[in-house]
Amino acid sequence: NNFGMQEALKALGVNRSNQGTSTGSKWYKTKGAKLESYSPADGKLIGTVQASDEKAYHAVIKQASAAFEEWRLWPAPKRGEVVRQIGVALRKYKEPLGKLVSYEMGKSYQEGLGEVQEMIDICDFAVGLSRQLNGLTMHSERPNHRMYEQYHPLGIVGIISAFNFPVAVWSWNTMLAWVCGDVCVWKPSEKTPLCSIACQNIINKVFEKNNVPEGVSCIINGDAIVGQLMAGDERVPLVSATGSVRMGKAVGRTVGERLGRALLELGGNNAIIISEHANLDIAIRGALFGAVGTAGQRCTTTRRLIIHESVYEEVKERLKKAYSQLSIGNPLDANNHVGPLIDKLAVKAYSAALRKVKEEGGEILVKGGVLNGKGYESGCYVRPAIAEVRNEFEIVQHETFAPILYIMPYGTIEEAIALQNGVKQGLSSAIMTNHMQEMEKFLSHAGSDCGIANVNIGTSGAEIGGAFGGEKETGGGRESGSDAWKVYMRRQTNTINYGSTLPLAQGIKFDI
Ligand code: UN1
Repeated sequence: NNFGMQEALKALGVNRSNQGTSTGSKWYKTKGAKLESYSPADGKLIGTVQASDEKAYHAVIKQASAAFEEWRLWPAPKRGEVVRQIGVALRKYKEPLGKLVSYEMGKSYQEGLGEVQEMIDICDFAVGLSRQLNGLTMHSERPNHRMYEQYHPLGIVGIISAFNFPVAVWSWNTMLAWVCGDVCVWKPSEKTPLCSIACQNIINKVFEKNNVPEGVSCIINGDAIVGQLMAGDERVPLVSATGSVRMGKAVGRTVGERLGRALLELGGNNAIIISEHANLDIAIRGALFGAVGTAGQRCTTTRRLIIHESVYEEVKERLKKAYSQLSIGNPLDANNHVGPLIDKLAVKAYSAALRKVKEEGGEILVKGGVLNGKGYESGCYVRPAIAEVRNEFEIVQHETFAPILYIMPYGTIEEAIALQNGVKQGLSSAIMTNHMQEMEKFLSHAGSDCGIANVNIGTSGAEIGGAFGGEKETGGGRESGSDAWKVYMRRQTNTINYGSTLPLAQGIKFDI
């Protein structure tokens, strides 16, 4: 029965039909549309989720606001202790949740498990962070004065997430937000609503045991309209949105209109530079996983290879050989490397992009194509493709969420960096080289303009310990590790006078 899927759904409390709006233990009946979740793996209906409506949305925000009043008063390490327990629960549910991610979204089971591992990792990170929400202290210019800064809880954090990481992106936001004292309202992708039900069920058990106030973890399933409600809502000081540039611009505009805070994590157009000084075994392996992993549906997916002309032919041959060995099929079957795209719309976009490549004069090196026949009944399986292109092609400038790899040669390292930077997006980048000078150049201020720049590893698979996000059209937001937590708090500078006179700053005299 499809690799134990029924048992997994049962363990996660996911039913055939589910309510999609919740403030914790309470689930709301709504008049919203029924979201149907079909698996791209086999085309079968997994279950339905009742979307939110405006009435339920407002009820959720009201409950979340009330919860914040209480939750913000919990000592941060106590909130951290709750997050620690979530990490324990996620370890327990790692297999069923990884399976559901794989079945509902289509990534390989291994990657589904990897995604849950990222959730566990961010829990661990957040637990430590709960004792390190540190501000600085400064020396005042005035005698008998002290200055310091504090980070206070912010309020409701709205989270809009994409289908490709249906559970991890939510956890990067929530686990930090929760230790920071915020409450969260999650609008999951309408393409993967069941994953959100599973997460909410896991959280609820932990929250109930710890008497966490109702409203600290909320979900509002629905389409873009629900996201826009949140973007325009002054009661939501921070909206963290992951997805397309088009969506990010709409959210950013609406949040900006009310001078709210937006954390945007949008598209990438990530390249690997393969230098003549590269270890080609590493380069090919990194490029292969980067380009075909998750069927090319990561925002960090390798979309372009910029290859030194002296190794261009060799890399081409080795890529061709590697691509011919890929097995494409049911993501729950560990023998397959590549699963399906998320839906038929994505397949259409994939086919259209390949047509466009040819129209613009590109050469197809590894022919793609839509697969049909036994095992491919869902109509969502495609062959990873490679095309030789020029960087300025319109289609190359554009992020197509599918396994299409564009390759191009370069002569000098300066040229390679210019090509790498010559797109509107700025998420992830990499160079494969053992040459110290070109590596340092790539990482210098005259090098990669991306939020992530790697050496001798690919563009995808970032660890949660670093800040994750990118520049330019990628949106500028940072999630996950390092000091990304600061965006989830409001900052306050405090000056205290412990003397018995009132000296003014800047030496101003104001005597009466
Ligand atoms: C995304 O595709 O939205 O670096 C995020 C990676 C993952 C995150 C991808 N850790 O590939």
